[in-house]
Amino acid sequence: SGKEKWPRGEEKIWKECSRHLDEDVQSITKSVVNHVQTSLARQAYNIDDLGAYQAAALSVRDNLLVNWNDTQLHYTRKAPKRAYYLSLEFLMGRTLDNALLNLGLKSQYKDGIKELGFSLEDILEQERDAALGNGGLGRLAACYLDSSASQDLPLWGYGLRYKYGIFQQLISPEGNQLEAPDPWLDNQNPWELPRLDVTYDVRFYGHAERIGETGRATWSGGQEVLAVAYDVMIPGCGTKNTNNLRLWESKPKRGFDLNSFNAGNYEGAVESSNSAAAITSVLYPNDHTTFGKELRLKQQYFWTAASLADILRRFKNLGKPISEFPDFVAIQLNDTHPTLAIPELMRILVDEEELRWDKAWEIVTNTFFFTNHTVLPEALEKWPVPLLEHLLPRRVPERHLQIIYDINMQFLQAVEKKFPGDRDRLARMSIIEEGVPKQVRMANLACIGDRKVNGVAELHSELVRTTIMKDFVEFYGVSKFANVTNGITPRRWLDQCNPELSTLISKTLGIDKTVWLKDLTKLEGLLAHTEDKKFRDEWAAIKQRNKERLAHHVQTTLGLTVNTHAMFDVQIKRLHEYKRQTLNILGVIHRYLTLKAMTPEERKKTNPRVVFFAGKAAPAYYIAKLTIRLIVNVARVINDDPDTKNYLSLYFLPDYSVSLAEVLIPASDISQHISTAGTEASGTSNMKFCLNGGLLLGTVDGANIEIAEEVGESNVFFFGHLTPAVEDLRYQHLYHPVPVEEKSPALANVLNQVSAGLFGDGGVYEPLLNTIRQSDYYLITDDFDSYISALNMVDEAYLDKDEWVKKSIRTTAKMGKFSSDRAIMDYAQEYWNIEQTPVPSS
Ligand code: F58
Repeated sequence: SGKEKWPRGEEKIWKECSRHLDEDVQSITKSVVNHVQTSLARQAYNIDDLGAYQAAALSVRDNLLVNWNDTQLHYTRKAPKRAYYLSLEFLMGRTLDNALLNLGLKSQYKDGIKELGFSLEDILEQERDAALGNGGLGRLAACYLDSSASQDLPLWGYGLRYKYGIFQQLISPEGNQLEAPDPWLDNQNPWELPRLDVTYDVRFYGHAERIGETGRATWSGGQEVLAVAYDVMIPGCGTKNTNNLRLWESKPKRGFDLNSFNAGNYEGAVESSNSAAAITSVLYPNDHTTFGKELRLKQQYFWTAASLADILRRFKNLGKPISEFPDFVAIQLNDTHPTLAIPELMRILVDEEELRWDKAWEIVTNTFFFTNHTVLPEALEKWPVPLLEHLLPRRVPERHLQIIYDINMQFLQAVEKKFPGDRDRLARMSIIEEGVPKQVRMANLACIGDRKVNGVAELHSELVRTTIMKDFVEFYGVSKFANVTNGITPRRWLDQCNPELSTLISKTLGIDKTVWLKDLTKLEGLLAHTEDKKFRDEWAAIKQRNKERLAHHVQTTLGLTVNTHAMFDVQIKRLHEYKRQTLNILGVIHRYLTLKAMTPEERKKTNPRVVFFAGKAAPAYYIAKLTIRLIVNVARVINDDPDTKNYLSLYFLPDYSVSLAEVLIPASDISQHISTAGTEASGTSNMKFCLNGGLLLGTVDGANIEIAEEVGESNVFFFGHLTPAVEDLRYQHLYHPVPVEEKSPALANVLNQVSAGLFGDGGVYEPLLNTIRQSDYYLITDDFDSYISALNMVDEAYLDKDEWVKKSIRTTAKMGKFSSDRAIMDYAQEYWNIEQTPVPSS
């Protein structure tokens, strides 16, 4: 009731009873057993690994909660400017190990769990990945959350709580990818806090009517959906700060339709509640294509409307005038997916706050920042105007589409003023693309409504400025278009996935790990030890044990034995033509044919190699799926060939995930990042491999370039044509095609062997091979020979083991720049203007 008063009771008693971190082994075991008995309602001394995992997770969660509450209270009291990271994807992976490391409690839990008769390693394996993302974009968001907490930044993430994450990948006996659902929430999820009291109404469809001459409108009909908040705690490393990731779940506003129910129409009664729940039921598994599906647009509006309402409510609690909104709020749009936040904030400011258009626009354009992650044209989002018209509430006169039209009109007037009579320019820059149907270009809207646009690596940002945003650079000036090179969190991608290397590094640098984990440039100190033989031997021994750990994983999951004395060569990422897994597999076939043609004595002089692939293909991406099939079938043939199997073998590891990456990356000697120049915006796994002392074989693309700048070109293996050549080569393919036989006889031979059925029914692969023989948009034929020579150079370099280990150490030592802490601090200082707000330790 309104008369209730709090706080109640005596502060002293509350303070005395309040919970503190469990830091000693005894209180840890107690708390785990307590959770077995109470939260899990199980008999103590009678649980399996899964039960032990759940109890341990709940006990760690208690610790996180204390920090999380203190952090949120501290932010509320201090009221600093806050940043919000809006992303449709957060590819978090597992939480328990990461939480233990960030809290600094891993060794205590290890001991406590052991006392209870379990092994921490085993129970960690019980956790399912939170796989709410497709690939790099979603994983980047997860790394940024970790860095924001570790750097004490007042930042929250906002996303969707999909019931099903990225599909599970199965491989059929023929080698085809099959998809199965990922019901990751089937076991209860200890890492989320349902906030059933934090809800917002979101309306779709419906009609609006003016209220007399007021200019406002009432709106009725349509579908009302409830957004319910689930909070995920994000612990920082070596700090109390624990940030928040708020994920929205959709629920029907009113259980079911009582009229239909009473009329005996039970299916009809629950129809609308099912369609409400459908909004957050599944993550779209497409990477780099847009489909214009209504449900996807619904997801985007549902999520941006709920997030903005929540941000606005928090701002209003400060009691500041609305004009100060951008002094307290910065919102980062992760790609164009949340762009509807721009017209939505305009709607709130104009319609509900009753601000004048210009004033509202000034607030909007000082609040939002936009990151672009690709220049591939097929990935740029466009939404058909009729779909938007149909879906969004028609509030007259400020409904979203009207707002978009108004934004566009004002913008085009300004363009016309600056470039009079340039109609082509107006057509290119318009938010609306003419055609049937008309489409809304989300990147144009995001650019116009934002304060800054950034790309994710130097080359990519330059391509943004000179290609997709060229007209906008000419209009706004270049300073609106910046670069923030991506980064990765060294907590997960070194300390967690490679604990032995982490220990060796701390020992060698003579500093506590939290120091270098939070200032990664400290790794440079390793350079002074490259000439120390003992150190190099330890370094190499750790790599060897990581290779054995991977081999063990392959043995237990696939039943296959891996030769751990061979060089481990890894390419793991989404399957896509631009990433050129095809180039890699054709290179493997070439190597196989070359080995077959050798005498046994000659073979013995070669460098044995094991090639690993992993990655998912979008379910409707036929060519990518065919590439998987080819890899699987090539593996079958060559792994079984007694002539060559000691020198070359190949594995496709199914169901790639964050957790699988954590086993693969530390085990790699060389990894491949071989996209056609100018197509991979940044890449982030390249950074992860190098941080773990794996060398890089790649094209001059994305962040490969900056990695080479840091570690020195002599420590990376580059090949292939450069970005400026790509357009000309494509032109040549179209107008002056040269047959593959002439361009690369070696490649022609490989293609012919595949067609001839060396790896099973050759006909099956024709559509894939034809993409190369015909237009070859991704320049496989142009880069093949240079790729093969690069592979040979890798072999040669590997023969000198000592020198290889030195390269490996130098590579790790120079990776400081690629910490996501550097990237997030760059955003915080140069864009959002937010400050570090550490929570005092008691
Ligand atoms: C990736 N994009 C880039 N998109 O391809 C990669 O170069 C970059 O390192 C990374 O972002 C982080 O900046 C990417 O992963 C997606 O997965 C989208 C999912 C939704 C549909 C469009 C693609």
